Amino acid sequence: MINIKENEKLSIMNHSCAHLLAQAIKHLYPEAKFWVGPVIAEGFYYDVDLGNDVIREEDLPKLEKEMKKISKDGKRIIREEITKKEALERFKEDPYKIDLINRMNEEDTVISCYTQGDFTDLCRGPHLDTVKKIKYFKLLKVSGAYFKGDSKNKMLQRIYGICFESEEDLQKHLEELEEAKQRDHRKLGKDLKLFMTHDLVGKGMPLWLPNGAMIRYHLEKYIKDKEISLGYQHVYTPSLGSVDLYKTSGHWDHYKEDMFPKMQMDDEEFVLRPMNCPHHMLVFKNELHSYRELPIRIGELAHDFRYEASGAVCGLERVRCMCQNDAHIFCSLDQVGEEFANVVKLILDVYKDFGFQDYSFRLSLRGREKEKYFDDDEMWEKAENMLREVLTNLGLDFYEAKDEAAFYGPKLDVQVKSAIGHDVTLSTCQLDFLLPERFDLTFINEKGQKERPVVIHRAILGTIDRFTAFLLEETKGLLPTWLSPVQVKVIPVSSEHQGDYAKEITEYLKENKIRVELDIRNEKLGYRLREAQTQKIPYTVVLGDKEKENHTVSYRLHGQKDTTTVTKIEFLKLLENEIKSFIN
Ligand code: TSB
Ligand code: ZN
Repeated sequence: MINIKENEKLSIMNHSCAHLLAQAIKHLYPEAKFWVGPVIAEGFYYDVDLGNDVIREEDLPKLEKEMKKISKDGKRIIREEITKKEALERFKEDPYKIDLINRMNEEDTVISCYTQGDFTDLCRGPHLDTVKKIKYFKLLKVSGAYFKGDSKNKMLQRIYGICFESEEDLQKHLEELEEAKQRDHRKLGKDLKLFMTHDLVGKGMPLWLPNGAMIRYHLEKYIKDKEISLGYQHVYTPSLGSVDLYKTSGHWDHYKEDMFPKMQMDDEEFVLRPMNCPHHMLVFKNELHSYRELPIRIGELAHDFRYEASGAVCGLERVRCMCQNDAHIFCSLDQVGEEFANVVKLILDVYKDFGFQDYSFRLSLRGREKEKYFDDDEMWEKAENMLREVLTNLGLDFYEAKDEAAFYGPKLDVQVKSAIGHDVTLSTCQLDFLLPERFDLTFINEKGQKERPVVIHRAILGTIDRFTAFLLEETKGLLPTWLSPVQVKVIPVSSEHQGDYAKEITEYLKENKIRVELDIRNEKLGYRLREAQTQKIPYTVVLGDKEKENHTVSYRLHGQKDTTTVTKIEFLKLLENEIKSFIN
């Protein structure tokens, strides 16, 4: 989807459109006071204080009509430069603008204003030269926004819109927005009854409903089986740890802002863990290790808790309570290259299984704010260079980004885009020389001496939460059969005539571990078929007199009208083969 802010021409046009919106608001709501109206990636918005009035979604067409009228009228947009003193005088009725003007330091600062007909706004510009050119726009939504983003301040109304150069561009964009809305995993999650949220539980803490839990069970099994076959050893460790554990690891110094506050119990202090590394370091340290055992790969589907900003949490994509598909690989320095290659191969294998094609590799490096990172320049230089070399040797196409590393080391992140345009990390593979040091980890090398292992942190699905969000958006909710909560819907044409036969087929499939649902409600066939379709069930079996007589089943695939008639044994084989082809 287009990023308006990155397109200079559209940026100016959208900015001018924000002024046009403010002017229209002023016409219809003369008491309105304005705060700011910037251009954003999605178009523009204006924050406005309407006193006792409210603008609702249904008022937007009225505002659009007024904007069209002003545009037709075709006034020129005139830039003017005034002094701070003049500005304070001119906007004295407008407390929010006064606030803005007062923020400009120098008394003799030149302040620019833009006037179009009866409306003047304080603005740096640039703008179009006439309102006539602002023709193809749409107001998209209204929401609340605190003055200066501070919840202690008054709540203003924020009205969003977007503007293009032609009607075709606008229509194309609106279609894309509608498609993104349909693909948004939060909508799919609700429609398909996969997960819910509740204020009483808290923000960023989704509850997985039976359908979602079924997907999760199979995803977890899929990745765990795969990892075990690759030599990973899975463990279970507690979701809490002592504050001392996180002081030892360095999280307490460098990751505290992202953690829930500590809990006191008797004379001990605990935290909900934000990561599992410290626990896994102790698992490694529990035994003496020889070089012959390395690499040791400790895996866990582990629950973590992070204090994500309330404005940033988003469905299953960004949560405060998550389940990582985590592992820590302990290896010698000369095994790093091969182990990294193995992890990248596993990531690519998994993406192939799910048909993901749109992703990019990001080498995430340390940023300038050194206090966010463990302070050892030499260690960072070594780790970053080593990782860059490993990725170059792998022939991987990657880009570099500063200030995206973990506090303990650089990362290879796999970036994907969500339906509504968020750029998020799915898989990650990280190089760490720090935690082995902090936990004083060693193994006995070939010379019989103690040597420090290197740790590779990696998450293939990332978290089950974020992976499910992405998978839902990629598949538009139509999951592959092996993952579908319900794989087959059985529908008799008439429950009176073929009801018993439909029950028999349902039982047969169920006994053979197929997730099947029977619909013998007294509803029209078309209605029941449509419902199976909106539930995104991969197979629908329709049973009429012919099927009952010949002991056959007629099935159709989701989204297709043609049916195929086979025996129930053939149908089962077909399902089993399809499922097997994914899981093995
Ligand atoms: C891989 N210690 C490492 C681990 O060993 C670690 O925690 N890395 S992480 O911080 O990058 O998190 C791993 C993955 O969790 C990320 O790649 C991302 O896919 C996922 N993730 C991170 N934060 C969230 C969140 N708030 N909601 C959902 N998933 C998240
Ligand atoms: Zn880790």
